Amino acid sequence: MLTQVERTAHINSIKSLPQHLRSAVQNLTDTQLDTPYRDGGWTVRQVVHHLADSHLNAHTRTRLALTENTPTIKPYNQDAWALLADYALPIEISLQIIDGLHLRWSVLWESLSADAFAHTVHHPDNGIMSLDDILQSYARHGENHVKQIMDLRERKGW
Ligand code: NI
Repeated sequence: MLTQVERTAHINSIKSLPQHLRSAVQNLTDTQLDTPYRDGGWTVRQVVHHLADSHLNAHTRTRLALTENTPTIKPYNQDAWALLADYALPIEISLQIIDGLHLRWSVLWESLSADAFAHTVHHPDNGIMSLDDILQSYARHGENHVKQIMDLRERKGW
């Protein structure tokens, strides 16, 4: 279980992800966007589209946790998703999804009473996860991917 202070920090992280992500990818060329952030890893473009897809799923899981009794959620193959055709689209499309999605998700998180964070989902691979677990793991997820992009830019001198 998280403290209220920890919850607030994670909610603020989710609220600021769109801005942090936009600044991490600012002024990158198409060639730079199509560069893997590490050897054998996703490209920056794939990471941005992945963040939209991952957090759309996580937003749905948040809503399911709040409205059903420990629903079983649906995992998906994120590496296979990253190879589908729409991951080649301009990143602005997913940046706009993330703008709207994170605004809605933040409003939802901020509306929750302390008790509500104990709602759970059943993840077929990870077992029971509370909303506290989901909040913490997706706040960190966004931060980690932004850091991957910023580290790449630093290494490359971009
Ligand atoms: Ni990820």
